[in-house]
Amino acid sequence: MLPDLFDDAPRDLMLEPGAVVLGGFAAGHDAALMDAIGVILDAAPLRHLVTPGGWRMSVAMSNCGRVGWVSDRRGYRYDPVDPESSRAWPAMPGLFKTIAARAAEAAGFPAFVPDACLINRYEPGARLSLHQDRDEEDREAPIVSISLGLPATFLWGGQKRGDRPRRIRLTHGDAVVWGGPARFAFHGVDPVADGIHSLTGRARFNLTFRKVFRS
Ligand code: MD3
Ligand code: FE
Repeated sequence: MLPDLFDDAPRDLMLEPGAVVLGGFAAGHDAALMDAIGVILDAAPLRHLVTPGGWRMSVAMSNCGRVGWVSDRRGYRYDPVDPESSRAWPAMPGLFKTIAARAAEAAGFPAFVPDACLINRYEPGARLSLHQDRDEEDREAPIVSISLGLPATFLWGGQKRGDRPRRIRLTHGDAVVWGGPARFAFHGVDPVADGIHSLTGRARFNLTFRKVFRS
């Protein structure tokens, strides 16, 4: 049964309207998710992208789905082709679509059909500085994230870069849904602390499901 979002379940949390943490939502599917990630990464290996300003990102990334998010000296964009292989990104597994849709529905966004999934791998010390996700054409759809492996401290800023961020612990299996007024908030991830997780080893994985195209 889905957890009631508005009960006192300690690990579900409404950050603000549209932004909901679903504690442990994907934990029961963790091994299947990691197996599917392994298959994707065999075809589209993790890589450290370079920002338009020339900085190598500490997070290693890959994608599955109709398009993938990439960055290089020319800018950020969604690309139907993996620039490393010149081939299409691997298809999004059915399990990914199902879990993302269920999490979105639990947070009040029915009929979420993601067309892209960014796979982030954080080794100890890797971080993501405060940013907004605004390369998607569909501005109404939420973004769903699933965290696996080592814990991380998520930075939840406001609508302005200068707003002081809240810090939220995200642990293995947590799903977070960001939609409505929360969709364009600034956010980031503090450097991941060293540790070993029984399923992922010395790493945190994060899947972010996006709807890039309006349908
Ligand atoms: C809030 N990833 O890939 S997931 C990203 O943990 C990204 O890897 C982080 O930020 C990670 O772009 C955070 C949570 C998240 C993702 C997208 C959002 C929060 C968001 C979009 C809008 C607002
Ligand atoms: Fe983001």
